[in-house]
Amino acid sequence: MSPLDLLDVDSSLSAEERQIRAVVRQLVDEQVRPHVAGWYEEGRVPARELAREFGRLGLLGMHLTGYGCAGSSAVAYGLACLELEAGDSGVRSLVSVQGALAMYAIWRYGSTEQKQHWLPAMAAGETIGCFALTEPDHGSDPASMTTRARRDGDDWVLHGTKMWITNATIADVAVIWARTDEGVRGFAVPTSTPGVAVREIRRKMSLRASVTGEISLDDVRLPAAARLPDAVGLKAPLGCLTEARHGIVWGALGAARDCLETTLEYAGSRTQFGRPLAGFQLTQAKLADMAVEWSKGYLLALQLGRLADAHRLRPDQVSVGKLNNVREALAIARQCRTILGANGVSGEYPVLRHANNLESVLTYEGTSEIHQLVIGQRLTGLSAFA
Ligand code: TGC
Ligand code: FAD
Repeated sequence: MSPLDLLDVDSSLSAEERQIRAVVRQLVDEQVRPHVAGWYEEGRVPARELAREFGRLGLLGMHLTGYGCAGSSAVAYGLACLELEAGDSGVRSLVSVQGALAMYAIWRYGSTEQKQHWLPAMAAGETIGCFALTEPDHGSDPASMTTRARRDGDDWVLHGTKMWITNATIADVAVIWARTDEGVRGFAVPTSTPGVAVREIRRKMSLRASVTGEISLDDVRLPAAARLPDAVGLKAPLGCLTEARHGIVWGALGAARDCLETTLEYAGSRTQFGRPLAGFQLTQAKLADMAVEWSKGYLLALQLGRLADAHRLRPDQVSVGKLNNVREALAIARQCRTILGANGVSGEYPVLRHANNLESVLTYEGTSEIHQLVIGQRLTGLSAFA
């Protein structure tokens, strides 16, 4: 049992869930951990190679059924996210965007032909997807999006710009959300289509082991078959966000766990004033508070996962998890950084890398303020957005 699991939450996991966790942990230990500090420093990640490896293990769209997807439980998917993010948030993002956003959109709203065409190759990691909702001027408020899709005969013509899109420059297919005369609709757009241009966003100080880009759509002409037929209205992309946010509830715990494990080891071996840092009461207070928050977050994630497996998970419940677990993970990463002293700012240790990554995780998939307002709406019955 991990010393961090103060409440023995692990004992609530099934043998299969533990097995999946062990497999992903081993993969991260072997294929991510030895390299990720270098990827982060260089601002690059071998996303295609990783995607194939993740596909081989069935991690892409793993909670979906059919079309080459593993059909595992929501809890197993969450545990996989936790282990991946213990490596790096960017690596978890690769899997989230592929499985919970791009694949989920096609799986949930696509035609049988679209599913057959895209999903098996995406599950195998041979085809990479991205999910383009955010625009330069519309992030928290996607209802105001200005990307347009207009009909021209049987075709659709898309025009606009999407910004901050994970996997944009390596994607083979982009799930693009656009406004039509009938409301928001979704399109599966091959990125080789004329009029699609991608640009990488460089000089990020966070999520550096993740590809982020801008997608310009200059009168991109698509056949009618490119539209996701069952995606009707803004609730379609928001439904995908619920899937991805659930993974983040778990993933953030992984980044926090890696920080805590690193810090426990460091504090046990680093001596000042003739005794290990771990022996100081102030250090123990920090460690205790962080482990308590981590354990509460783990319980919260498991409860949400069990609700998801019972098909009873509401979006506002996911907001509780996203708000709490990312906020607490970031607080834990920053506090761990203090215990490592100067070494805490070094890339030799993962702590500041995780903290910097969690700044992005705090913002994407709904900022903390947006999740507070979702919960506020649930409590009061009043929308602060309208
Ligand atoms: P609102 O009127 O509240 O809702 C419109 C319709 O959608 C339904 N709905 C949801 N359905 C499923 N899941 C959710 N999370 C939902 N939230 C709302 C709602 O019931 C309604 O349905 P209906 O039948 O009445 O039409 O819409 P609003 O315009 O007031 O906005 C609500 C708000 C602010 C919560 C929403 O716009 C929002 O969540 N904004 C944040 C945007 C965001 O999170 N963007 C993320 C982009 S993707 C990304 O960041 C990927 S990062 C990489 C990674 O994941 O690793
Ligand atoms: P804004 O919406 O401009 O918000 C700025 C600040 O104002 C925030 O603090 C916010 O909480 C606050 N604010 C906004 N509205 C309110 C309000 N009503 N009340 C109180 N406060 C408010 N998007 C995609 O579509 N696909 C992706 O793959 C993707 N990947 C990303 C990867 C990275 C590394 C990052 C950083 C972002 C990514 N995003 C992606 C975009 C992300 O979803 C947005 O950044 C996020 O939704 C917030 O939008 P914004 O940055 O425009 O901030």
